[in-house]
Amino acid sequence: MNKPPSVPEHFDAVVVGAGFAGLYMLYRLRELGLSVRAFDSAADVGGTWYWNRYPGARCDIPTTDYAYTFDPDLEKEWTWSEKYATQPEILDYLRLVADRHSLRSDIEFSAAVTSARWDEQEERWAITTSSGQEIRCRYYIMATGCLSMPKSSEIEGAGRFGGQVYFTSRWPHEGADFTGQRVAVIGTGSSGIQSIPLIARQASQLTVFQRTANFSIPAHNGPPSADRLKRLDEDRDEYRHAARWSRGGIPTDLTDVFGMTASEAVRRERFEAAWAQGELFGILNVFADQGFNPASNDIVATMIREKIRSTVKDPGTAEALSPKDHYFGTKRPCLDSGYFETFNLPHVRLVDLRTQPIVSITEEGIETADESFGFDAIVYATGFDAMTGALVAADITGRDGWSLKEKWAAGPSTYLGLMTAGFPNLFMLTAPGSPSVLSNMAVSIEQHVDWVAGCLKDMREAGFETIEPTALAESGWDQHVQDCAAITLYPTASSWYMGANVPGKPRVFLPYIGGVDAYRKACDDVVEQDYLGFRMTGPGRARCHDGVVRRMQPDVALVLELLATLGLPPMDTLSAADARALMAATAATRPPGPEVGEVMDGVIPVPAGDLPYRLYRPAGLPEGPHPLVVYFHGGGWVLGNLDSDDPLCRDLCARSGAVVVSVNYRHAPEDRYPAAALDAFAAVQWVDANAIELGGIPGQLAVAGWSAGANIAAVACQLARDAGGPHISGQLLICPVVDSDLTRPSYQDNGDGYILTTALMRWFWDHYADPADRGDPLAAPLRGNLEGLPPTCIVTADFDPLRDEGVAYARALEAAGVPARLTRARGHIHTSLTMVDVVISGAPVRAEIGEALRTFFPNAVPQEPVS
Ligand code: N01
Repeated sequence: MNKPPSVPEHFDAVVVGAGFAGLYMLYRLRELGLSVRAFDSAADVGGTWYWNRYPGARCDIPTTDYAYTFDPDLEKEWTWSEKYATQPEILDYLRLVADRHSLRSDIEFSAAVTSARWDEQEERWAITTSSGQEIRCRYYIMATGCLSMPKSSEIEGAGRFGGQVYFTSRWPHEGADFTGQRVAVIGTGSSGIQSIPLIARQASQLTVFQRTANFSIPAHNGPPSADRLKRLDEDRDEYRHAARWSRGGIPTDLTDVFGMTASEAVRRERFEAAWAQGELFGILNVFADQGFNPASNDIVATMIREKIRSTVKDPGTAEALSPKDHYFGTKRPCLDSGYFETFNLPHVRLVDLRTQPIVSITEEGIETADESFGFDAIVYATGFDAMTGALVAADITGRDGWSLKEKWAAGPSTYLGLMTAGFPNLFMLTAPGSPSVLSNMAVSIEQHVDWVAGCLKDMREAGFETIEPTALAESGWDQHVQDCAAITLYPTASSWYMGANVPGKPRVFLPYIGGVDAYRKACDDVVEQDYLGFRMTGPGRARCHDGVVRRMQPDVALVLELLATLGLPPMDTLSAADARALMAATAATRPPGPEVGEVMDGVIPVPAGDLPYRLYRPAGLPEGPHPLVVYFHGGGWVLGNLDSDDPLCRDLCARSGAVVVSVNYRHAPEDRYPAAALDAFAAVQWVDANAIELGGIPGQLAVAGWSAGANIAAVACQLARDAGGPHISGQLLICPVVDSDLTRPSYQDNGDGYILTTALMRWFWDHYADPADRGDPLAAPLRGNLEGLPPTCIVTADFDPLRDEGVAYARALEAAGVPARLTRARGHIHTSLTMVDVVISGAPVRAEIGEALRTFFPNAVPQEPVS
């Protein structure tokens, strides 16, 4: 007999998960007057803190900050007993929250959602649960956590062991007694590092199987930090506000000390202070550049390794415990209580799986390449299928029968880490693309939940019932998430942040590393711009303001923010002399650029007088001769000199393997149009004539320039063609001025706020050329004859007023039969590429430029490019 179809229950919203995120989401949805049902496969609230009951489990964010802030009375009533609370205490806290707000009545425990399918007709989610319930809801909210899906054990023979088996992530409620037992722990991440000292207290023998040595610092646990308590007592609201607008979700004074430039004494002092403090965000903030500069990172890493060596008595064990295969911070660092000291105990042994890998788990224990071990118990502390695991496993089917698993097969894609296109009304809290695991989860969770609740309220008030991100907005956010990661060292590590711990998982940097503050601002900006990038629909209405919320490279945005704080006068309000002085002052404080083989200064005798030049010779073998590149600096024909573009010239030399001859030329207003252009041509002629003396290969000569320097480089090419020589192999024009028309769309889009402004460009032109001359090809090469010019590489930047004229020049060259390569500096401004080692995201573009220069000289001896 067929079972009668069950009648679906209807709710406004279904929430999956009753941990930190799920509980607060439920609270906020109820507050909005929505009907809600929450599910959790656990028997009670707690999420992470319900399951991870292993000995030593505690939070590693100070408890003063690891708490809800939505309930002011709760904040006053609850006091944490320790700086880092234990799992039972945190679970008690979450139980109290559930009780205070009577949340349990809307939660079904020991029940899992087994599938969710978007019903296109009804515009509702159709949900089934493990107990066979059918539910329809408008909003489906995944509060399933980032580290909730244990990684399955891929170790050969894992099911064969005859003794006790434990997973730190699924610890038995009754606990485990290891007294007198021979115990193995596999894994040395946070769970292993927290549990190993406590397991060692009971076990008669403890063997720790380590695949990757991990960085860990002492937690110095004790009473909550007096300093943080004092700040909370003085002004709780201010403290919480500072947390919400901080980088990591904890008020932290970000340092401006750079590891590379700090003295040895300052380095040591800052490191020891962070070590003594025992906070993750402290040790990650010893130097401002440790997250992206390998050498600076190594200073911190070396000092941690010294600490390990001074703690662990056996030198071989100390060496094996010292991490050397990843930069500090790029895998989640740990806080420990006596971890390294544990290896001094006579009954504790470390097995380094790098030297003797596990071959198999056996009935009796573990067999490695070198030894057989017998055990009574094996503890797996092997981690999670992080961030995507629980979401992908949840059997979610969106529009057109497309599952989340299919959509994310090559890696997750989200808008703001909150939603994903094709899955209307599906919200994910702390999903990939959100700061989540890189931040204080409590702060991030409250922000996510508040944003979702605010969104549902706004939708209701505007008469909308569905919301979904657009493909454009989502791909823009994905790109931004990857751009943020790419300027750091994080993607270099085989970490769970990269999905590298799960065999076969796509390697994509999962969380948003731009910061809690930057993320909150992006979410707020989306709302302010009428839910930019979201499509909303309701009865008889639809709304979509499509777009990308963050298109600028993150480090460029930081530079602009920093400049704004300096309050410098706009250059176009200064005299030429003052503008030159300002430019020289800023140039004096920047990094020097890469090393090259040789740098020497000289002068070029030209009819108008001597032109100073600086020659950069590539390092390494073969010693030469090399192709030659004559380079002209930028500065609107008014500013700049041999120093101003020095780091860029070094970079071009190192990447291209060419001798770069940077030539200074006469400047306006002292020497107006066409002095600079004529000097450029004269310099090219001289370098060509003196190629051998300069260490160049005769006939292998390119010209290059940035901004106004690219203007005179382009003019020099036209003059050389007209004069029948010298032969020029190629021209590289970086963000060139090629026309005097200041009305192109890129002037409208980017004429203000990105360093080179329309006003400044006008100031440059006014200094350089009379209006009557500005259309002449010697001033505006775009208006000249382009036939017969050498192969060209043009670089344009998205946020440059000159962008469109660069594009126009490339198109016009192509139309004239000249091979033209257009390189787009995505998310960059006019000055980005000159900011070597400051705007790190410019490096890949400069790598392309170096490659383009090499293609101008196909017969040159190849050299190792700088990465
Ligand atoms: O997991 P992990 P975790 N054979 O992935 C090893 C949070 N957390 O549960 O590095 C042998 O970090 C693996 O080796 P490798 C925190 O965010 C917080 O410890 O992949 N070894 C690694 O050593 C943390 O980062 C707290 O080479 C294998 C270990 O197992 C995250 O949760 C406490 C292996 C797994 O480390 C995850 O921590 C606990 C194999 N086949 C956790 N597979 C707090 O303090 C894996 N490993 C709040």
